Amino acid sequence: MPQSLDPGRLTDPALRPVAEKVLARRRLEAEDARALYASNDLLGLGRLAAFANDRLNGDRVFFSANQHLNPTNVCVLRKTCVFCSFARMPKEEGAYTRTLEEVYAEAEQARNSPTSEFHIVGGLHPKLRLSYYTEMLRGLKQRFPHIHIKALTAVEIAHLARIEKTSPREVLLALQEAGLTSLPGGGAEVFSTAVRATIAERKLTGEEWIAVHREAHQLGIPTNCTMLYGHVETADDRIEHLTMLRSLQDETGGFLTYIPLAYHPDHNELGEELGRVGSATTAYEDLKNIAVGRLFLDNIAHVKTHWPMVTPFLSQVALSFGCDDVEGTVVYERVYHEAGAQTQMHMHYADLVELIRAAGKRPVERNSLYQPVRESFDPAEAELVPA
Ligand code: V47
Repeated sequence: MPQSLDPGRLTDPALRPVAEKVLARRRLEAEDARALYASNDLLGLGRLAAFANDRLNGDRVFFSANQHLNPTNVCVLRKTCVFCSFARMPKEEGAYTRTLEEVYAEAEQARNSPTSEFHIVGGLHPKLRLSYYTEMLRGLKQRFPHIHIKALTAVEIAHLARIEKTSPREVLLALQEAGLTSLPGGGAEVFSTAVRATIAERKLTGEEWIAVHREAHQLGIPTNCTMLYGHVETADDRIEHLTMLRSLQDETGGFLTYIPLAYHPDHNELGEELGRVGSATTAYEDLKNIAVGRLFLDNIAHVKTHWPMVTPFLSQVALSFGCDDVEGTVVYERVYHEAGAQTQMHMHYADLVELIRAAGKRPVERNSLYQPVRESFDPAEAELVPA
C-alpha cells in the first residue's frame, strides 16, 4: 500500500517545510539537507525517506547474486589514503597480486551458483598494465558469458590512464570492449578538497572522479556512486558531495545506485589518529545517512545498504529508512574486514531473500543493470531458491 505523509505530525518542526517540499516533489536545497542532518527526529527523517523511496520503488527491494574479487592490494596511495586498511606497499607483509589464473580459480566459485555479477576492485598497482585487466575481463567473459562485470573504480581507471599515458576515455573503451558492464562507486570518499587533503592526499580530486564517471556515462557505461562518512567530514562537506553527485546525474542520468559507506577505523592510520580504533559509526548515523541520501538524490533511482559494513541487522532496518537495494551475496569481502568489520564474509542467497521479506518488502533479484532476474520466491518453490 502506498505510504502517506502528514508533515504536521512530524515531531521536529524543522522537518515540516522539508516534508512539504517532498510531498510536492520539489527539489531539496542545501539548507534543507542541513535541517535533515541537524534533526534528532530520526524516525521522522526515516518516515520522509521511506515515503520518497516508496514513490520510486514501491515495496520492491533489489539484491544481486554477486561475487567480489580483489586482484591486488598493492597500492601506490598506501601511505596517503590514511583511512584504508586494505592497501599494502609492494614489499609489505600481506601484499598480494594474483595471476590471471588465480583470479579465474577464485571466480570458479560462481560456477553452479546463481552469481550474475563480478565486482572487481583492488589497489593502484605501480606495474600492472591495462592489458592485465582487459585480459582478465575477456577470460572471465569466456568462462562465464552470462555474468556481468562491474569493475574498477574511477581512481583505478585514472591510474591506468596515467600508466598507459592515455586518457581515462581510452581505458574505459578498452575495458568496455573486453566485457565491462558498469563501474562500481568507490574512490569518491568525500569530494571536499580540505577533507581529501586530510584523508586521501594525492588521490584523484572530486572533480576528476566526477569527470571519469561523466566519461563512462557518455560511453554508455552506467556507474554507481558512494560517499564515505563518519571520519573528519562535516555536514556541509557531505551536502557538497551529494550536490556534485546530483548535478552529474542531472547531466547524464548514468548513476544506477548511491551507496553511503560507513568508515571503519581499525588497522588504519586515521583511526589511530582520531582515537577511534574499535568504534565504527553508530546505527543512528548510518540510518541518517541513508535517509538524507534518499531525500536529496531525487534523480538517482536506488539507494543501497552495504551489509558487510553496517551489519545485515541494520541493513534490514535501513529498508524502512529509504533504502531499496541491498548488497548481494559477496562471497568474500576484504576491504572492510581488513578495517575491523565483524560481519560475515558471505550472505547466502536464501538468507538475503529472507532478510528482505522479513522486513515486509518484496525481494527482486537484479543484475548489474537493475533488470529483474527473479521476482518469485513463493514458499511452494522454496526448494528452488539457491542456498
Ligand atoms: O572507496 C576503504 C571504502 C570503498 C575503508 O559500487 C572504507 O556497488 C570504510 O566503493 N572503512 C571501496 N570504508 C568499496 C566500494 C563499494 C562497496 C560496495 C559496493 C559498491 C558498488 C562499491 O571502500 C573505497 C572507500 O570509500 N573504504 N577503506 C574503511 N576503513
